[in-house]
Amino acid sequence: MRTFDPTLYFITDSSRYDETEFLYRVEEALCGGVTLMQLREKEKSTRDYIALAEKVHALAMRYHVPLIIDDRVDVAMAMGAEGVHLGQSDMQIATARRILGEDIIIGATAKTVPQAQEAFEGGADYLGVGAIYPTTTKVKTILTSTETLSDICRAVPIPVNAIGGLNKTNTDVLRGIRIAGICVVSAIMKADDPKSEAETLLSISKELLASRV
Ligand code: TZP
Ligand code: MG
Repeated sequence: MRTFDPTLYFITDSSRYDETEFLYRVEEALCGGVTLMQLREKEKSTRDYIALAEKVHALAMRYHVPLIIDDRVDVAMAMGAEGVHLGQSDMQIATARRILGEDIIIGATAKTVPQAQEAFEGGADYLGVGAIYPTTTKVKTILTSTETLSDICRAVPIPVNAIGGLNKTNTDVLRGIRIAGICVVSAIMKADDPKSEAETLLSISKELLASRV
Protein backbone atom coordinates (compact mmCIF):
# COMPACT_ATOMS: atom_id res chain seq x y z
CA MET A 1 0.00 0.00 0.00
CA ARG A 2 1.45 3.33 -1.00
CA THR A 3 -1.05 5.62 0.66
CA PHE A 4 0.46 8.04 3.14
CA ASP A 5 -0.24 11.40 4.69
CA PRO A 6 2.79 13.74 4.52
CA THR A 7 1.24 16.55 6.62
CA LEU A 8 3.68 16.15 9.52
CA TYR A 9 6.68 14.03 8.59
CA PHE A 10 8.86 13.30 11.62
CA ILE A 11 12.44 12.20 10.94
CA THR A 12 14.23 10.64 13.87
CA ASP A 13 17.73 11.23 15.22
CA SER A 14 18.80 8.78 17.91
CA SER A 15 22.24 10.29 18.43
CA ARG A 16 21.53 12.17 21.67
CA TYR A 17 19.62 9.47 23.52
CA ASP A 18 19.93 5.98 24.87
CA GLU A 19 17.56 3.53 23.22
CA THR A 20 14.89 3.67 25.93
CA GLU A 21 14.71 7.46 25.82
CA PHE A 22 14.81 7.44 22.02
CA LEU A 23 11.92 4.98 21.72
CA TYR A 24 9.98 6.92 24.36
CA ARG A 25 10.37 10.12 22.33
CA VAL A 26 9.37 8.34 19.13
CA GLU A 27 6.23 7.04 20.78
CA GLU A 28 5.39 10.47 22.22
CA ALA A 29 5.72 11.93 18.72
CA LEU A 30 3.41 9.25 17.35
CA CYS A 31 0.97 9.95 20.15
CA GLY A 32 1.10 13.66 19.27
CA GLY A 33 -0.06 12.92 15.75
CA VAL A 34 2.89 12.74 13.36
CA THR A 35 1.48 11.39 10.11
CA LEU A 36 4.62 9.88 8.56
CA MET A 37 7.90 8.84 10.14
CA GLN A 38 11.44 8.20 8.94
CA LEU A 39 14.16 6.33 10.78
CA ARG A 40 17.40 8.11 9.91
CA GLU A 41 20.60 6.44 11.10
CA LYS A 42 23.98 7.35 9.69
CA GLU A 43 26.41 5.59 12.01
CA LYS A 44 24.84 2.21 12.80
CA SER A 45 25.96 -1.12 11.41
CA THR A 46 23.48 -2.80 9.09
CA ARG A 47 22.56 -5.24 11.82
CA ASP A 48 21.96 -2.53 14.41
CA TYR A 49 20.00 -0.41 11.90
CA ILE A 50 17.67 -3.35 11.22
CA ALA A 51 17.29 -4.13 14.93
CA LEU A 52 16.33 -0.54 15.78
CA ALA A 53 14.08 -0.30 12.73
CA GLU A 54 12.14 -3.35 13.90
CA LYS A 55 11.50 -1.70 17.28
CA VAL A 56 10.50 1.63 15.75
CA HIS A 57 8.31 -0.16 13.21
CA ALA A 58 6.42 -1.97 15.97
CA LEU A 59 5.59 1.41 17.53
CA ALA A 60 4.69 3.04 14.21
CA MET A 61 2.35 0.20 13.29
CA ARG A 62 0.53 0.64 16.59
CA TYR A 63 -0.29 4.20 15.51
CA HIS A 64 -0.89 3.26 11.85
CA VAL A 65 1.93 5.54 10.75
CA PRO A 66 4.02 4.35 7.77
CA LEU A 67 7.74 3.98 8.52
CA ILE A 68 10.29 5.10 5.95
CA ILE A 69 13.94 4.00 6.20
CA ASP A 70 16.59 6.56 5.29
CA ASP A 71 19.17 5.66 2.63
CA ARG A 72 19.00 1.89 2.80
CA VAL A 73 16.88 -0.25 0.47
CA ASP A 74 18.31 -3.41 2.04
CA VAL A 75 17.34 -2.37 5.57
CA ALA A 76 13.83 -1.42 4.46
CA MET A 77 13.39 -4.80 2.73
CA ALA A 78 14.88 -6.76 5.62
CA MET A 79 12.43 -5.47 8.23
CA GLY A 80 9.41 -4.78 6.02
CA ALA A 81 9.23 -0.99 6.21
CA GLU A 82 6.55 0.84 4.30
CA GLY A 83 9.14 2.87 2.43
CA VAL A 84 12.62 4.17 1.83
CA HIS A 85 14.02 7.68 1.42
CA LEU A 86 16.87 8.15 -1.04
CA GLY A 87 19.22 11.10 -1.39
CA GLN A 88 21.18 12.20 -4.42
CA SER A 89 24.09 9.88 -3.60
CA ASP A 90 21.96 6.88 -2.63
CA MET A 91 20.57 4.25 -5.01
CA GLN A 92 18.85 5.79 -8.01
CA ILE A 93 15.10 6.06 -7.67
CA ALA A 94 14.36 4.07 -10.83
CA THR A 95 16.65 1.24 -9.66
CA ALA A 96 15.04 1.21 -6.21
CA ARG A 97 11.59 1.12 -7.81
CA ARG A 98 12.63 -1.88 -9.93
CA ILE A 99 13.90 -3.70 -6.85
CA LEU A 100 11.13 -2.74 -4.44
CA GLY A 101 8.12 -3.02 -6.72
CA GLU A 102 5.01 -0.88 -6.74
CA ASP A 103 3.84 -1.28 -3.15
CA ILE A 104 6.71 0.45 -1.34
CA ILE A 105 6.81 4.21 -0.76
CA ILE A 106 9.93 5.77 -2.26
CA GLY A 107 10.88 9.30 -1.27
CA ALA A 108 13.65 11.38 -2.78
CA THR A 109 15.66 14.43 -1.82
CA ALA A 110 15.63 17.13 -4.48
CA LYS A 111 17.19 20.58 -4.41
CA THR A 112 16.52 21.66 -7.99
CA VAL A 113 13.70 21.34 -10.52
CA PRO A 114 15.71 18.92 -12.74
CA GLN A 115 16.45 16.69 -9.73
CA ALA A 116 12.75 16.76 -8.83
CA GLN A 117 11.71 15.84 -12.36
CA GLU A 118 14.21 13.01 -12.54
CA ALA A 119 13.03 11.60 -9.21
CA PHE A 120 9.40 11.82 -10.28
CA GLU A 121 10.14 10.14 -13.61
CA GLY A 122 12.11 7.43 -11.80
CA GLY A 123 9.04 6.60 -9.74
CA ALA A 124 9.37 8.62 -6.52
CA ASP A 125 6.19 9.00 -4.47
CA TYR A 126 7.19 12.19 -2.67
CA LEU A 127 10.04 14.68 -2.42
CA GLY A 128 11.81 16.29 0.51
CA VAL A 129 13.09 19.76 -0.41
CA GLY A 130 15.46 21.89 1.65
CA ALA A 131 17.16 22.96 3.74
CA ILE A 132 14.82 25.91 4.06
CA TYR A 133 16.80 27.15 7.09
CA PRO A 134 20.23 26.21 8.45
CA THR A 135 19.90 23.02 10.43
CA THR A 136 21.57 21.77 13.56
CA THR A 137 20.89 18.17 12.58
CA LYS A 138 24.02 16.52 11.23
CA VAL A 139 23.55 16.74 7.52
CA LYS A 140 25.55 17.75 4.47
CA THR A 141 23.14 20.15 2.92
CA ILE A 142 22.85 23.55 1.30
CA LEU A 143 20.00 25.99 1.64
CA THR A 144 17.12 25.86 -0.82
CA SER A 145 15.18 29.07 -1.41
CA THR A 146 11.43 29.18 -1.01
CA GLU A 147 11.32 30.23 -4.70
CA THR A 148 12.98 26.96 -5.71
CA LEU A 149 10.68 25.07 -3.34
CA SER A 150 7.69 26.70 -5.00
CA ASP A 151 9.05 25.94 -8.50
CA ILE A 152 9.54 22.29 -7.55
CA CYS A 153 5.99 22.06 -6.18
CA ARG A 154 4.69 23.31 -9.52
CA ALA A 155 7.02 21.12 -11.59
CA VAL A 156 5.98 17.70 -10.28
CA PRO A 157 2.59 16.14 -9.49
CA ILE A 158 3.76 14.27 -6.36
CA PRO A 159 3.70 15.55 -2.75
CA VAL A 160 6.58 17.87 -1.85
CA ASN A 161 7.59 18.42 1.77
CA ALA A 162 9.70 21.30 3.03
CA ILE A 163 12.58 20.42 5.36
CA GLY A 164 15.42 22.03 7.25
CA GLY A 165 15.43 24.04 10.45
CA LEU A 166 11.64 24.18 10.61
CA ASN A 167 9.94 24.66 13.95
CA LYS A 168 6.73 26.09 15.37
CA THR A 169 8.01 29.68 15.12
CA ASN A 170 9.30 29.91 11.55
CA THR A 171 7.02 28.22 9.03
CA ASP A 172 5.36 31.41 7.82
CA VAL A 173 7.77 31.58 4.86
CA LEU A 174 5.99 28.49 3.52
CA ARG A 175 2.60 30.17 3.45
CA GLY A 176 0.94 29.96 0.06
CA ILE A 177 3.49 27.47 -1.35
CA ARG A 178 1.98 24.27 -2.70
CA ILE A 179 3.75 21.93 -0.25
CA ALA A 180 2.15 18.70 0.99
CA GLY A 181 3.58 18.98 4.48
CA ILE A 182 6.61 19.73 6.61
CA CYS A 183 9.48 17.51 7.76
CA VAL A 184 11.09 18.07 11.13
CA VAL A 185 13.87 16.41 13.06
CA SER A 186 15.05 18.47 16.02
CA ALA A 187 11.84 20.44 16.59
CA ILE A 188 10.27 17.21 17.86
CA MET A 189 13.30 15.10 18.70
CA LYS A 190 14.86 17.67 21.03
CA ALA A 191 11.62 19.10 22.42
CA ASP A 192 11.01 19.13 26.17
CA ASP A 193 7.64 17.58 25.37
CA PRO A 194 7.74 15.79 21.99
CA LYS A 195 4.04 14.92 22.13
CA SER A 196 2.82 18.45 22.58
CA GLU A 197 5.37 19.71 20.02
CA ALA A 198 4.00 17.22 17.49
CA GLU A 199 0.45 18.33 18.27
CA THR A 200 1.39 21.97 17.74
CA LEU A 201 3.31 21.28 14.52
CA LEU A 202 0.44 19.19 13.16
CA SER A 203 -1.99 22.03 13.58
CA ILE A 204 0.52 24.51 12.11
CA SER A 205 1.05 22.27 9.09
CA LYS A 206 -2.69 21.77 8.56
CA GLU A 207 -3.14 25.50 8.68
CA LEU A 208 -0.30 26.02 6.17
CA LEU A 209 -1.81 23.48 3.80
CA ALA A 210 -5.10 25.33 3.98
CA SER A 211 -3.29 28.49 2.81
CA ARG A 212 -1.97 26.91 -0.40
CA VAL A 213 -2.81 28.65 -3.64
N1 TZP B 1 17.71 17.19 4.84
C1 TZP B 1 17.72 18.51 4.62
S1 TZP B 1 17.75 19.38 6.06
C2 TZP B 1 17.72 17.95 7.00
C3 TZP B 1 17.70 16.86 6.16
C4 TZP B 1 17.69 15.46 6.59
C5 TZP B 1 17.73 17.94 8.48
C6 TZP B 1 16.58 18.64 9.05
O1 TZP B 1 16.68 18.60 10.45
P1 TZP B 1 16.04 19.72 11.38
O2 TZP B 1 16.53 19.35 12.76
O3 TZP B 1 14.55 19.62 11.26
O4 TZP B 1 16.60 21.02 10.91
MG1 MG C 1 19.97 9.92 2.58
